[in-house]
Amino acid sequence: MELEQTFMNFLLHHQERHNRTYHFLILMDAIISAAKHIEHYYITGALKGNLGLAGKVNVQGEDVMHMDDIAHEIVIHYLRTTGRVIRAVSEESKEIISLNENEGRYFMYFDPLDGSSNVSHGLPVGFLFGIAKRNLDGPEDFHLRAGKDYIAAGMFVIPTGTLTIAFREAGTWRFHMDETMNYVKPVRITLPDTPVTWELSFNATNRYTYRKTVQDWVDRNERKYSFRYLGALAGDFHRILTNGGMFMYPAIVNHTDPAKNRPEGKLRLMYEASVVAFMCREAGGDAVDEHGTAILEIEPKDHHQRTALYVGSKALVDDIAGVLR
Ligand code: AFP
Repeated sequence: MELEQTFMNFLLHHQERHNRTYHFLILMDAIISAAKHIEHYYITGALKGNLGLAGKVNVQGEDVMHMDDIAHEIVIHYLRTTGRVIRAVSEESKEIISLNENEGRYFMYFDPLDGSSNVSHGLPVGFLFGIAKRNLDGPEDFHLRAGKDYIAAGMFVIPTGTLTIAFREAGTWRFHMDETMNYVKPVRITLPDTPVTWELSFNATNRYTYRKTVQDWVDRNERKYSFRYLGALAGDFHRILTNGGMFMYPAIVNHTDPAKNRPEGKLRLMYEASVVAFMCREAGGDAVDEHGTAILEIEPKDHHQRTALYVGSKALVDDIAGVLR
């Protein structure tokens, strides 16, 4: 019988190696409990009629809460129990959620169920999270942090039983859920250098809405790589991290219905773009916005701020940054 190292054991050694406290373990334990809870709810959701739209009644005759809201409630519950989180920013809450302003140590940014168009099919969705730490040595700079200030960022691809997490200057690691529902077997992820396996991932329907230079870049490059698109950032980015290539969600500026343009992009900076950019950097890749600015350098002005995103293998991101700047 082969037994594997658990995530918590891996993290314990990581903290000890870097002379760090155990507070972060307590936070990660809560995040993992939340993810398992969401995963369980999602897997059994179709059977119980809980993946439908909010406002409907499930097979038990109970009112159905939107799966996004359930996932949000689950995460907030577990974060609160740690006593370690100062404030949380969630995709599902307009307001910032204050948890433990005085004694908390971390800021948490998360999207508890990213990829909602997959929900009614039970197909993969993501739970994405980024974590920053209270400034213990100087003036507090609060929750509006650039991705470069995160201490960790990660994602669960639900319901596939995978956790991918990056630690600042300590790499990107993938874990799989075992039969006891523990995340085990750390494998370090580095983007492959050779383009043989590289993929491009973007919503092809939108291609003629991109600015001309981006459309031309797509025309020049699309035949060189395989194309894959799931419609859930966590799943699409999961493939890019392993196979290399680039995920992109450019600004929409040429829509036939101008009301549907999104010049600032669609994805959220703090709990989507910065999270994958952080993991990508630790795996040897890069990420930029519509101006070719590094995603991790963007100082957010609003916790729900949007951005365009180009993330993946450094050579491809550098190449497109050249036409964006
Ligand atoms: P929702 O959770 O609001 O559906 O958005 C998911 C997402 O932010 C991200 O996970 C996907 O990569 C992207 O949107 C998909 O967007 P399109 O449906 O426009 O392709």
